[in-house]
Amino acid sequence: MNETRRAVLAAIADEAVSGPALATRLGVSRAAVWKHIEALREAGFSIESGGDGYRLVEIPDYGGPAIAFGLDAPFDVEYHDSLPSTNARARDLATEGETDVAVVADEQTGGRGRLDRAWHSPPGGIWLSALCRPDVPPAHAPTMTLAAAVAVTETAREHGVDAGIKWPNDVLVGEEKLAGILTEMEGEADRVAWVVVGIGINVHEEGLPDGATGLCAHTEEIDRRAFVQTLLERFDELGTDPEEVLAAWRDHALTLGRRVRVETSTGDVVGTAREIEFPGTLVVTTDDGPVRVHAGDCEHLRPA
Ligand code: BT5
Repeated sequence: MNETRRAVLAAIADEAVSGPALATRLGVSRAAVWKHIEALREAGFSIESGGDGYRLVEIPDYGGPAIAFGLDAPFDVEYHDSLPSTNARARDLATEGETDVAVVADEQTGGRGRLDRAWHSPPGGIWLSALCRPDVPPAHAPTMTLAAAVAVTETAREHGVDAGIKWPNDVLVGEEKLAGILTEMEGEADRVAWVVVGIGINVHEEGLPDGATGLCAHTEEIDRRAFVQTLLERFDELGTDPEEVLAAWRDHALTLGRRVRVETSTGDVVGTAREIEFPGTLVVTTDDGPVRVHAGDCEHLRPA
């Protein structure tokens, strides 16, 4: 959101402020103030204008300006009612040279998981992709996926949903999948050019495949606006410091200590998941000793 517009909202959020006073405070003309107020009303903000000036009465439930207002993380928000895929849109923005954008959609018509699998994204869910250009080597990228899983889990818990992480980046409630993460990047040998971290969080349960769950099944009401804000803020706070991210990931992991079967491109690994190592490698104790798994689909097994 435009900085002046954000400042207008902040000024009128707690008390009524007159047009001339706003103009002086923000160093813009009175006509400019009026234009910002009109634009905000068009974006769904309910602004009263009484004898004592303008006052913010209501914030829209969801959408770009609603998420941007009060967001304490350095992302511009680009919102769409419907998109094929927020990751595809964020990749396009990356090739146009953009950075620090969160693309958010109410619905995706061509959402994607890993290995080009389909990701169901009915209206009313949380489908978003964060585009950034961290100053890290490409080998650090998996850490950002772990950070996203941590951010989703902590935000869900803050909203009363008892979520945990299944390696590498599924967020579960019980054994059902609440959220998935798809990270895509482009990089040179020593430095990432851009990273798109795509996060899909189910809200309602209608239209989801078997084995999936939504936030609404576990808590009374979900304010998607507040959820997305907390999520982006936590993701930004975690950053790319591997030690901090891995420590938080361990705290929320459901996989460590469990018997697992991990399907990898070179075959299945069965054993007990023991540890996670930089940048996101799972160490599994098998009958033949420890095996390090870098990528794959993990299934939690019943204890032997
Ligand atoms: C993932 O893949 O879990 C990554 C999902 C990432 C989705 C986000 S939404 C915003 C952004 N834009 C995109 O286009 N994508 C990202 P994977 O681990 O491969 O899991 C995919 C599998 O999960 C599918 O094969 C289904 O079995 C299952 N699945 C599909 N839709 C689901 C849903 N909504 N909830 C839970 N499971 C689902």
